[in-house]
Amino acid sequence: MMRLVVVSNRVTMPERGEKVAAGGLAVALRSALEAHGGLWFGWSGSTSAEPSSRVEPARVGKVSYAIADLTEAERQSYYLGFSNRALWPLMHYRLGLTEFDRSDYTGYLAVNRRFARLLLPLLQPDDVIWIHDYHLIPLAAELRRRGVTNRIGYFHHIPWPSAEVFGALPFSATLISTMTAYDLIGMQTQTDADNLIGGLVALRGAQRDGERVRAGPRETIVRAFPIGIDVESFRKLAVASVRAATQPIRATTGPLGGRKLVIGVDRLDYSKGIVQRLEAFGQFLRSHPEHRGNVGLLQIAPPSRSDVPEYAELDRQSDEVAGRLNAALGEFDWTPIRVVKKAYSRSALAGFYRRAQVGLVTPMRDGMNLVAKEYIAAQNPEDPGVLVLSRFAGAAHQMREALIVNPYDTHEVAEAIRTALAMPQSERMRRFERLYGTIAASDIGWWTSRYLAALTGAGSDDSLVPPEPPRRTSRTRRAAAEPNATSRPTTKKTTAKPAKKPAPAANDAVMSEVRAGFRQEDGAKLLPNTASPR
Ligand code: ADQ
Repeated sequence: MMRLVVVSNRVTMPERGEKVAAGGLAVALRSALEAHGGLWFGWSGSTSAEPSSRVEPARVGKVSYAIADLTEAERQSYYLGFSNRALWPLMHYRLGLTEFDRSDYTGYLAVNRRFARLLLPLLQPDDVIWIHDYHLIPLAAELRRRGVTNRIGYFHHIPWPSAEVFGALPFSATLISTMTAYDLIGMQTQTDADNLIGGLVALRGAQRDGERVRAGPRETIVRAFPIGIDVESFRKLAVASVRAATQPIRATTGPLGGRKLVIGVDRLDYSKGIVQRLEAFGQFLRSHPEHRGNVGLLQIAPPSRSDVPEYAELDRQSDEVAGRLNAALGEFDWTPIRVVKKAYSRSALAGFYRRAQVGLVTPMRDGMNLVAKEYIAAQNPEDPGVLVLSRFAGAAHQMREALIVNPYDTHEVAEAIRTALAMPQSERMRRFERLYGTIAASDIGWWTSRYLAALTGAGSDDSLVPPEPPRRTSRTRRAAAEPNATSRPTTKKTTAKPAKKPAPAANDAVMSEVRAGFRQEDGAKLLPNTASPR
């Protein structure tokens, strides 16, 4: 039987017997690995004086974990340097912030080479290898150079810019060439897929035939696989969190009294448009003074990558802007903006989302943006909040019923906040139902199955497609075939039955289940076993 090998920059090994927190990519990958047994390889997140020369896999359940330390010099060049000061800004269209340093690039290539060397002895002939994200672009080429002929796939979690922008990176033609070592490349949107193919044609002279590109012996398929969340688990978490009124929720809702809440949740990263969002909220209060005192913005933004100077600067800037706006617009008994720089549990986040009338998700550029999906998953279907979403988030390609805005236009975002706060309940429900239908039909289980079906090449009994999650009923599977989802699963095991009804009816099916679920849970005491096994 084939075995799945996942490679990602960071790997967190679960403690033996530890229950993994609900939701998220790590959980989805882990369940795909557990379905067939597999290996997860990557950086431990730690540094040590000597580079690891071999790694010994440790088994937890059906999954083996093989993790390597980096040296401090490697962390600086591979991770902080080339990955996060060159590739991250470049891929987010921020050429002005892109810092290219040859020694960082050399370090990036060297770590990818070392990962290939460490992984090689752990591979078996039938393994299917799935590599994740921009830190590891050249890894497949390094494995091929060492004779690996297995199927190798890659998923790119962040945007891929046009050839004009990507071409500004020194050695861009060499780096993009290494992409042709993959059999399947997954992108968040069709735009990203077209940009990568365009880059391969322009910078490498590749031949294109639809989604297939060839620049050497191998044909590579480049396709959009929009990533999703575990919608059902997140919805349940939100219901439970609000009902249990956990401490952080009480603390937020208490001082707010009857005030309305606008929420932003992001890693503190310049791609997320946090400073611009604070300015837009200030603009909203200036243009619509009748809202002063009635509404507050809660921005949750835990610092990330603080060793990179641009992130330290953003940290300072967000404090400065929030302070200035609060001083100019606040009252003795009302603070318009609260910026909280800490990570919360999934459950507390879900509760905040459900409590907020407006979800403000306005990145300047984002591969997908899972916060947009989490906000919708957490809403009360009878009284949902409104999502304001940047047109530059991958999520905007799917979530068309959000209020779509240009985050560079402070006035437009300010007006969208006003529109969202004034939106009648019937329209909020109509938009929510369609959005929920979309994210439920393309959730994280759907994403994993669909990618692995494409990578393993169809539904032979030996394929790596994980079994259908038990919670999915025939009705939700029918809904999975609705047209908002970019495309359909292709193998025997995952093929959705053709929709008997048009899309809105498919959404209705999902929604009636959602409502039934809410009635059941809202009415019942939240004892651990009351959740129905739907
Ligand atoms: P990120 O840039 O990290 O991911 P995003 O998709 O929004 O962005 O995911 C962030 C996750 O972190 C969400 O699940 C969110 O709930 C969580 N989070 C944020 N702030 C938190 C806090 N204070 N406490 C607890 N949790 C918090 C990258 C790409 C995205 C792409 C994802 C997945 O940049 O575009 O959607 O990968 O492919």
